Amino acid sequence: MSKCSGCGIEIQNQNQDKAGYIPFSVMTERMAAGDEVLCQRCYRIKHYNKFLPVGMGTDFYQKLEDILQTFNTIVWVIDIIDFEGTFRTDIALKLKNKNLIIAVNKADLLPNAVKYEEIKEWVCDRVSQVIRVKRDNIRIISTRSGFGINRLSKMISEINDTKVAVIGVTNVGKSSVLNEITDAGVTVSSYPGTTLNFIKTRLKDSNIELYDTPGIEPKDRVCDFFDIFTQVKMIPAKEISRKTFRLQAGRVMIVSALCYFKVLPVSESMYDPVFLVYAPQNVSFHETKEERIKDILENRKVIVPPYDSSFSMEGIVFEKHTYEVNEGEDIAIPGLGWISVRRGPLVMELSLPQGVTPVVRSSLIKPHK
Ligand SMILES: Nc1nc2c(ncn2[C@@H]2O[C@H](COP(=O)(O)OP(=O)(O)OP(=O)(O)O)[C@@H](O)[C@H]2O)c(=O)[nH]1
Ligand SMILES: [Mg+2]
Repeated sequence: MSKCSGCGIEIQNQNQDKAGYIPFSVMTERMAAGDEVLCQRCYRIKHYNKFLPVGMGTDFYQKLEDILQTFNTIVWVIDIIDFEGTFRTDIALKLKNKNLIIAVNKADLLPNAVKYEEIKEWVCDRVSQVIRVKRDNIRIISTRSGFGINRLSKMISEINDTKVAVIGVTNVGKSSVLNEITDAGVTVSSYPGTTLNFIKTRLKDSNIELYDTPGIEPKDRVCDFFDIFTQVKMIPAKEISRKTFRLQAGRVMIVSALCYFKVLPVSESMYDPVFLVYAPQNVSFHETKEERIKDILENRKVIVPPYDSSFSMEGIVFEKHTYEVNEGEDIAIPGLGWISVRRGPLVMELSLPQGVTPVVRSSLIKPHK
């Protein structure tokens, strides 16, 4: 049997609830016409932007070891908007001895005034805290705007290897990168887990084989706790939103139904701390009194996500994290956004689902001088 040219899964005609299904008659018709054979799921994503969830039952993370045995050269795609959730130390350490290019995608979602050179500096600094990668092998890109794509393609073409795997967490844009630098036309969608298997493609004007791979699915980001349709809504389509706040004593900020925080008083400080909250547009911020938290989270009239009203908070255990954050630092919440402190220091008490670990880092977006 052949493979679906969109997601890489083996085509089958027996079970329409399983991955790779296409009715036999449609398949033979398409083959006779010389058209590409897409499974029903890819066909619906491509033509109607409709998603049919299919259970694969395997986490691609398990397969990462196999890839690493087969490939010496890796393009690791990261999402700049969720750097902490997609640049993962466990993956980085596995890539230590590889020919590695890190493509930091979705730069178009950063505010307009941001200078990409500064972002590159910041990324290089963060990467160097975990692994050694040549500065030139760290690329800031956007498949949406085309920024950095030609340079990335040239860089891959100059590699002294014949095959390269493109890896990364789900939804970072691996398949989108492939579609820019090959003629493959693989399936791209905002649903996590679009690519289901390896897909062999070829770098344009070159003999280098490039392999698309299924995304690694972390389970420890805020978005991973929501239903799949909410996750889709959380993929930012436009520049991420930011809002400045000054949070007074006794007030709490709720960011989606799965994160809230308050600022604890810092003894010597006479001022109200100022901070910015950055998150995708479909994530709401809501300031309230501490005693109202439970009611607001459960009734959810004023906050999204989740977007599915039947989403249940049952079984979600909140854990508190207390950090001191200085001026010029962010506290990043994997799979949600980040809070950037503009007048501090401040002590922040964050409540998040158990398993999600916030990260204090130097600010990704520096204030204008
Ligand atoms: N704004 C923006 N969105 C992007 C960019 N690249 C990809 N996307 C979007 O991100 C989503 C995921 O893209 P894919 O290319 O399917 O991601 P993937 O990493 O192959 O995902 P899986 O196959 O599920 O692992 C889609 O909605 C894309 O349109 C980019 O540079 N900017
Ligand atoms: Mg993909």
